Amino acid sequence: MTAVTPAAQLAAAVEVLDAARSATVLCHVQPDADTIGSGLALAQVLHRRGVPVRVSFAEPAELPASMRSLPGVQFLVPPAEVPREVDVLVAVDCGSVGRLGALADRIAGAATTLVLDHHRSNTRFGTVNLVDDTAESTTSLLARVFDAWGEPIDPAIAHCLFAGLVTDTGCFRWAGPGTHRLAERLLATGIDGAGITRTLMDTHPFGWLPMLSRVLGTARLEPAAAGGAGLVYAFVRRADIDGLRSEEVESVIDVVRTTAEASIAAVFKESRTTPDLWTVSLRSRDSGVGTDDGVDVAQVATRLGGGGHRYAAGYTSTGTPDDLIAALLAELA
Ligand SMILES: [Mn+2]
Repeated sequence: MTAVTPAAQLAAAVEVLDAARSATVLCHVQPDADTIGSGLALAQVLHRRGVPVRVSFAEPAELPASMRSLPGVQFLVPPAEVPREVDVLVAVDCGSVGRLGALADRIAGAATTLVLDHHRSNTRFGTVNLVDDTAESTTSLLARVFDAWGEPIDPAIAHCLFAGLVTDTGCFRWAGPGTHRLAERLLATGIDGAGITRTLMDTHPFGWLPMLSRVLGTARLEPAAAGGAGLVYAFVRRADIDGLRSEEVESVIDVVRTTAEASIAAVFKESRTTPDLWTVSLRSRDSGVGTDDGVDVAQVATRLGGGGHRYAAGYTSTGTPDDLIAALLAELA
């Protein structure tokens, strides 16, 4: 395939959306606020233009509780209600077909598939792909699309875009040039940025505290891993998360990754339904002496069957905790 310039990608994406007679927007499995925020923002714009639109994700059955106050949730439908044949299918924040889970088969029945994403490992599985791994969130890519399309960002759409921006930048820790400018523009629509952030990132049930205590008790440090870069890891077992939400499970990596002695962090999260099936979160960081010298965990995750970003990635694996840690250490060696 010939190289496509970013401007041409953007124009092609707008052309697909502008011509859509109906649209189906698919978010990734185990959705986060970036994929849902992107899906619901796009749905609101299409709906405003009179285009019938639905948004879905394959699993779990319920939208995570922290995202239920996002504007546009009325456009969400269960996966069974996504028809086999659709006009325009848009995948948001999905690095590969596999991220669509059981809905991946809908691509075959789509007249056009548009991929909007910012994952470094994106496989460009669409008819048209707008992929920019320098975008801090897929919602910030959506803001660019709306601008090029001439579609204004109203407060409800701004709320959804901000949700993806604040979560994917870790509350603006990983902000780049332009990130705060976009945040300022979204906040200027009148949305409650502090409230959105608190709901999405800073609210957990009391059971989160004893869970953290148990899980952090399993943490181990391997200073020699990855040629001395160091690995810190912890296991979240099924029994640890009874009655807790995905929001509590996903928070663990943010504590583990702060360990000074390791530039790579991993959290192994056991499936609630299938013993010995684990999803793994990987994080990496620069040493602080140079720049961009951290381990590229997107590459590590891709070799283990997953994908992601340079500093944040993940994969799924089966086995005992010993098997999992041995496989990861071997990949890092
Ligand atoms: Mn994202």
